[in-house]
Amino acid sequence: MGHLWTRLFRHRDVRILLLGLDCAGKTTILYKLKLDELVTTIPTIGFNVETIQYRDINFTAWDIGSRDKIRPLFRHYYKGTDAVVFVIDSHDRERLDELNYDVIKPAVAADELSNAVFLFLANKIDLENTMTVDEISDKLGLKNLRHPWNIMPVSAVKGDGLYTALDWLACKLGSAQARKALATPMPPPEVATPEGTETLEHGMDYCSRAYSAIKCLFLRTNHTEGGRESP
Ligand SMILES: Nc1nc2c(ncn2[C@@H]2O[C@H](COP(=O)(O)OP(=O)(O)OP(=O)(O)O)[C@@H](O)[C@H]2O)c(=O)[nH]1
Ligand SMILES: [Mg+2]
Repeated sequence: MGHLWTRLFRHRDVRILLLGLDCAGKTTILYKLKLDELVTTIPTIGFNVETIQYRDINFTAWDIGSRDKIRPLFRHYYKGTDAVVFVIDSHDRERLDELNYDVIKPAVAADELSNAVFLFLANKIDLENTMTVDEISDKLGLKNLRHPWNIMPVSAVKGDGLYTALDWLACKLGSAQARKALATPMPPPEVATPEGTETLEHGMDYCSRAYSAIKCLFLRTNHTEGGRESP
């Protein structure tokens, strides 16, 4: 009985790293998920670490400060990491190359991260004139990655997309509950009206969840075939 209880209710411990350029929104995301609050941040010196229990997973999330001088220190946090969450300011076209060279390429090349899942969060989609996930994906050459990966749009300040992203991550890290949640159909979206955007947002969430569910199931199959994945 004890063994069955443990199997049913045990939470899996995973370690995730939040990486990105300075000002991308890592700390804002961390505390939005931890406290469900929008916190006022200052540039992170060193790191913040928090545990976030979600579905049947205990995430230990490390949010690493990213000013250019301290980026070479990222590698000291790689060991034992199950997933890297790259937070991207999708409003900042000018710094995508910097992100690629200083943050993504070293992570891709690191032996310690060879089995890690990579999730790219296109943050700040509440702002106007942001890059689409396809644009970011093309510019960063994500389709060439050998890691299991995904890119998803989010807004840390509004909270949009964060739990869908967490579900995808949990699903990829073996959460049966997240897999089930992603596969559960939501009510069909209503057609957006000029008066209200809520129905449109609901429709987007529906599409996003349905897409994630399909992708999650697909990727789980694909992962066993060598981990080469594309959205
Ligand atoms: N509009 C908008 N602003 C955001 C969003 N997420 C974060 N910000 C703002 O971006 C700024 C930087 O956010 P932080 O969370 O401190 O960024 P960081 O990635 O932790 O930066 P470092 O600690 O310097 O590495 C803050 O002013 C946030 O309020 C978002 O989704 N939308
Ligand atoms: Mg920070």
